[in-house]
Amino acid sequence: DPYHNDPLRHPALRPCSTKPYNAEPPPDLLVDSYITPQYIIVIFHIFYVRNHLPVPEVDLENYELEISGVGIKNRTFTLEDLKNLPKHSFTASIQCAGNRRSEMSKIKPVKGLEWGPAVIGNAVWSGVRLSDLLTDLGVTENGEGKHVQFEGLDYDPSGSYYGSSIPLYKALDKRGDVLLAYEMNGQPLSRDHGFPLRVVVPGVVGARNVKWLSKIIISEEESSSHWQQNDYKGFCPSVDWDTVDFSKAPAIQELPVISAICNPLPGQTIHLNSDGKLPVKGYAWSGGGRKIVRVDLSVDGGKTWSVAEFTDQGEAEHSRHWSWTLWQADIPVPPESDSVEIWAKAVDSSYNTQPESFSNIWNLRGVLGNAYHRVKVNIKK
Ligand code: MTE
Ligand code: MO
Repeated sequence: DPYHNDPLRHPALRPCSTKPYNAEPPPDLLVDSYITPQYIIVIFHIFYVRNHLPVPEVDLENYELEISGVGIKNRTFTLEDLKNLPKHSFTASIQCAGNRRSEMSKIKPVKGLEWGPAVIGNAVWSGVRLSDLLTDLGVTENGEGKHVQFEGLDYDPSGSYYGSSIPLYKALDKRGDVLLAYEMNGQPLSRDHGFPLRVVVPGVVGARNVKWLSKIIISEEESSSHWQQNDYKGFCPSVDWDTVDFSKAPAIQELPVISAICNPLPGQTIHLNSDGKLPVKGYAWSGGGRKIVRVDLSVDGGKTWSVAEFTDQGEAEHSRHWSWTLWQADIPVPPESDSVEIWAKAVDSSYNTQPESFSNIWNLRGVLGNAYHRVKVNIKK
């Protein structure tokens, strides 16, 4: 490609043609300044964003977190109050239950956003431990309450707030690391990721990591919100929208083991290494703090497998592997192949592994899509 050395372009420029590159700016941006800048610096967000509702505008002056529920006195905290409590930081991945949904919907359509394999991210979260806060308020596992409900400040047209809940034992578990986070990678949370406060429930589906957190409620029952009761649940592949009974399935909490090939991308044409091997990179992760112990790769439909090398796994204690594992491999490719399908499957510390195909795990909402990842690429001769 004679254009492969062209510079990176501003994502806001609107290309008229890409090779050669010809582009104009959006007209509204153009007249924002009298002197047309050579470039503008933008913050390019790359952690995935999953919002069910409009992003609330939060004014710190009026912001309060309210904690209430069975067996405790109501308490409110400003962000300053929370920042004055002991600060803890740890690294954890958050993944949406709909990650990789577009592969499942190829089997049969599902209801949901057509997500690719990048609806996961790994960040350093800082804030206050929920277990410390609840213990100070006198909440115990043997007392009243079985669940901890979270409510955000974002609401739907009927006025219902986004909400969800987790079991009380997870919230109180010192090794559970549930955090009320006000920082992400050392910076205040951005509006999209929940400014000024979100809950991070490591090892647990994204949907419980409530953003724009305004209420914590200790209760005997799970959250009554739509997202706890009538969404984010798994079903048998034969259940359809006429037969589904959401009250019959448990809400998703810990997610199953997953992996994905992120480089190369599907359909790419790849040069093999000098020793005739195909370089592949990706991530693997498992819920519940389970560690990734192996990632297997095949380019011959599972007849032979190569084991990936872990390039980054972070450091964590037993049962607290909240972060993903990044891996890479150089896979031997049968000579004469002009295309191959790369397969990836991860194994976690419980020796759980990924299902082979989407057909047997298909579900109407397209969640829990953790079948082998399969990426077809062309080999450059
Ligand atoms: N919290 C609120 N208040 N509103 C939401 O729509 N989406 C949830 C969760 N917390 C959501 C929320 C879902 S489904 C996911 S996957 C994660 O936030 C996404 O977090 P992120 O946008 O910071 O990546
Ligand atoms: Mo999600």
